[in-house]
Amino acid sequence: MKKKFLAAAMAVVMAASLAACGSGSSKETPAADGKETPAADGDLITVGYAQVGAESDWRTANTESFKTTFTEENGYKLIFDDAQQKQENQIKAIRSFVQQDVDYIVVAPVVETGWETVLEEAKEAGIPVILSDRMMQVSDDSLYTAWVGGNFEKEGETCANWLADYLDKQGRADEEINMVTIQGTIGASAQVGRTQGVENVLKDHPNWKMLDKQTGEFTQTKGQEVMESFLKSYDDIDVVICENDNEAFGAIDAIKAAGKTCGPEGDIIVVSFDSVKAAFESMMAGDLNATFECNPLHGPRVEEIIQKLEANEEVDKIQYVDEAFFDTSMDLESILKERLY
Ligand code: GYE
Repeated sequence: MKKKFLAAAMAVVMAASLAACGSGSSKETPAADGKETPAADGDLITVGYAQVGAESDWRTANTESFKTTFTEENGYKLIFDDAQQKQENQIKAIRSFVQQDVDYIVVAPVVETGWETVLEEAKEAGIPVILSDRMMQVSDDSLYTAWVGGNFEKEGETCANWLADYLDKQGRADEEINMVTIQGTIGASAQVGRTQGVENVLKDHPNWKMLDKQTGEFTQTKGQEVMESFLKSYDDIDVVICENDNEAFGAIDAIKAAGKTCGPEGDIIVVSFDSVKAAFESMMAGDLNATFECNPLHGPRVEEIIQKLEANEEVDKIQYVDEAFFDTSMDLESILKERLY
């Protein structure tokens, strides 16, 4: 289906560029008689979305949010690309969006660095680039129009402050606490920010010891593998910080398989980020202690940015989304009923 569509889109683009023949990258190609030729897809706004992959429940919810927002009924043609967590695939997708002369390019960048060249190509083609979810580090911030996503460093700080509070309530404020972290994809801003946020608070707790940090690539399988190896290397882990919920689900399986217990009644405190529905189920089952929210429903937020740009209105360059956290002291059943992801 997708291939067919791409082939058709390429044919349209090729026909359009033949007709344009040297007229630059103007999207509305005047016909020989001087009248505007209608766009091949009517009045639809074409949006290319370079998605990271399908590594987690969060990502699935994010994809769904874009697919249900950028529909033909809403006036869009969405060209969706799943990069399978590889930057090279995302770069290829962005280039193909440029070739197809889409109206907007949206990128959830897998890592923060290495984007300058391809963004310059989009800029030269006059196509606005909107970043969503993770950030990019670029020397020239005119290479993208706006960014919307979570405040990952703040999420990390909230998590570590929660831990301090939790340990305090258990009378363990001065105890030596051994921690490990299962990190996200190294270099992804969700990893960079969350790791940093935890470290900011760690400095104030000399009795907290971070024994090890390793990437679990934001997946359940890798999270489980990393936890298995941590459990083999260290016999006194008090806390495991998982940089997303799916890694925590894997870590919990590893803890149980090793004959240990976790959660509020267990030996090991497990915390994670995202707050997807399955994390609520895990807390209700007594496995996970707390989850720090990261909202994936960026489709409507990006649409709002596009609508403003269409109306020639100013958009805020950096837009953070408000986020909460949830733990087992709350009425999780009622909260879960209202959860959208
Ligand atoms: O936490 C994780 C996903 O970038 C915020 O990516 C996102 C992260 C999210 O794979 O589950």
